[in-house]
Amino acid sequence: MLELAPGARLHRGFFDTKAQGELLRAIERVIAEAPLVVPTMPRTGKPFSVRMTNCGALGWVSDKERGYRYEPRHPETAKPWPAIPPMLLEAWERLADSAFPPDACLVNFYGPKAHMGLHQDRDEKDLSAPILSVSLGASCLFRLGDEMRGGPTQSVALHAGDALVLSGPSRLCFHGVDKILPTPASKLAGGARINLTLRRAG
Ligand code: MD3
Ligand code: FE
Repeated sequence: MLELAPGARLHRGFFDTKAQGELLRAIERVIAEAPLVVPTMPRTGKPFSVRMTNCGALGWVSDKERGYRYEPRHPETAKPWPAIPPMLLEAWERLADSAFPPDACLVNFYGPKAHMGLHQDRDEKDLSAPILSVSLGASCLFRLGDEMRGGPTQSVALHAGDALVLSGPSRLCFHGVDKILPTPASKLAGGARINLTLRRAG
């Protein structure tokens, strides 16, 4: 375990190759039931380069008209989100040190050119609940700052199978994904990366 900042704990290779395969198959089933969508920015309507879907009772969505929020249904199919795969709930129990189970799991799908700008996660009701992030497929260059925009940042590679817990003071740190790294061993078509973030949203 590597502590990147107080409360930000990186468990490298938490999921082995076999577990990553099982997790990918579970996420393929989620995507089949709840297709990936391109979120758009509040007000401007600018599309994200990352495609997204969710599992769990609540899912994070964004569009021009209504902005960032959690919703109980898929914005295009209007169906409830599929259940969170049991493997992820087990990982949360082992790593998150939380009294409550997660009620939201955001599935971020990055093509080789996708990125995510520096931001804070503050759309959840209880901002003291931890977040668990799991990486699959291609590696990325992840950036972690402090609680202030413009503060110092550190860059760290996240690889397939890595699990990162954000709790305590790290929960409101700025963070983003600068770039997807070419990863020949990636089992995901076209050098894609998938990140799963489990949260307590409601
Ligand atoms: C640090 N996702 O979905 S995961 C997001 O790789 C998001 O897809 C990135 O940022 C991704 O909101 C980063 C790691 C992560 C997640 C939440 C955090 C780092 C965090 C919350 C606070 C501080
Ligand atoms: Fe985030």
